[in-house]
Parts: sequence; C-alpha cells; structure tokens
Amino acid sequence: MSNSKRLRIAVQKSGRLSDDSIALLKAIGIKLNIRDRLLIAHSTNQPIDLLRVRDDDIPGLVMDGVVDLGFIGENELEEKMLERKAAGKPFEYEVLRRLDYGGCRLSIAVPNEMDYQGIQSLEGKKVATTYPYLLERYFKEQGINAKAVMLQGSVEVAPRAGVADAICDLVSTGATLEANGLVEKDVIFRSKAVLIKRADGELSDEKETLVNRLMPRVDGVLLAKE
Ligand code: PRT
Ligand code: ZN
Repeated sequence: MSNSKRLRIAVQKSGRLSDDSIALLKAIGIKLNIRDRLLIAHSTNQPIDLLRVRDDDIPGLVMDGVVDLGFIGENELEEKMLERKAAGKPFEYEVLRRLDYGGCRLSIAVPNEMDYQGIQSLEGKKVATTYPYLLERYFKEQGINAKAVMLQGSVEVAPRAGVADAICDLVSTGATLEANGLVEKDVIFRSKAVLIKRADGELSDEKETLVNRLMPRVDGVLLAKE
C-alpha cells in the first residue's frame, strides 16, 4: 500500500505516453530528477515520487492502492478494469482529468480482399487482439458469436499468418493497417490519456491537499494548449 508520506504517481517508463506525461508534470511546476534506468524518480521541490513502469501495470497499481495517481491510456485502463472485475480483484478508480494526448481508436480491421458486410460478417470467425475484454464486450453488445484471440504483439500480421480472420488493434494514422493490407471497419473504443486516482478513499489529508493544489495547474496547462 502507498503509506509513504510522498504522493506516488505511476507513469509509463518508455513509450508513447511517457514524454507528454512528464512534460505535463514539469509544466505544473514539479521538478523531477529522472535517471533513465531507475524505477523511481524523486521530485526535488514537492513531496512526490514517480514510479516508472510499463503502461500495462499502471491500472493495477492504482486499483490496488500501490500508487496514488497514474497516467494511462483509456484503452488500457478499461481493458484492465474488465479483466480485474472478471477475476474478482479491485477495479475501482477515479478519473481526475482527461488529457490532450495519447489519442487513438481501437478498431476492427479486415483483410482488403474480405467481403465485409458489417460486423455480422465476423460470425464464427477469429479476431486477433491485445484487448480481448473490450472486443468480447463489443461482440456481446452486437450479438455476434466470434472469438477474440489474444496476441501481445504483431497483431497486424495475424490474418496473413493464418492465425485469425481479422484484427482489433489501436489505430492512429492508419499507416500500419494499410502497410499490412488491412482496412479499418468498426471503431469499438475511442481513447485518450487520462490522469487517474485511487478510489479506495485512502489518500491522507496531506496528499489530498496536494492533489487539490495541483489540479488547477493541470487545468491551466490544458487550457493554454487549446
Ligand atoms: O512498454 P509498454 O508496455 O509500456 O508500452 P506499449 O508498447 O504497451 O505501449 P505504447 O507506448 O505503444 O502505447 C501506449 C499507449 O499509447 C496506448 O495504450 C494508447 O493509449 C496510446 N496510443 C496512441 C497508441 C497509439 N496511439 C498507436 N498508434 N498505442 C499504440 N499505437 C500502435 C498500434 O498498436 C499500431 O501498432 O501504433 C500502430 C498504429 O499506428 P498508426 O499510426 O500506423 O495507425
Ligand atoms: Zn504496454
């Protein structure tokens, strides 16, 4: 549990959300001494520590109360929430702010040559994805009997490799789909980065005060960029 007196914030160590998240923390006046290989970074002017981890770990760290705040993509957050709910683990969190970076969509894409007449064309088919819970929820909502096949990487090559009939993956420009002979069909989830807080009511008064002092600064930075 996060019983340290210092506010603990989880950020992606190295990836698409890292630079913008660190830039936001710096823009709200938090001085950070980040050393590349270290898991922990201490602020030099605030009682704040950063935990630098893989993005996949961030929802769980917040939901288990190991950290107080976290920067995470809504896609990963929602997937992990569904996974933890199914496993009977704590899955609560509070969104403090939706941010202006990390934008992408989770979409179903099919091979160019497939005769796709809508989601019903996937009846009885296999769809490769890193987001099986989000995808199966969508299938259920649509009343489709299709199977989500979990792949941690290289999802876009699954149809060519004969592993699946279609894919469901994150898209931003669409260049990756095009390069792999795939066409985007159904957007199942739209995502941005969010700043979340543990929702178990365990933040000390000091930490709560600090968070309440920082949030108007976050709003100021977001507003200035509009
Ligand atoms: O190592 P770690 O586990 O921390 O990182 P990761 O490799 O899991 O994640 P990372 O850094 O790739 O992405 C982190 C988050 O950034 C995602 O969870 C999304 O919330 C967000 N994001 C925004 C994206 C994209 N845009 C994106 N385009 N994440 C991934 N992609 C990938 C996508 O999977 C596909 O392979 O980029 C490719 C498609 O891009 P386009 O431009 O060709 O469409
Ligand atoms: Zn990841």
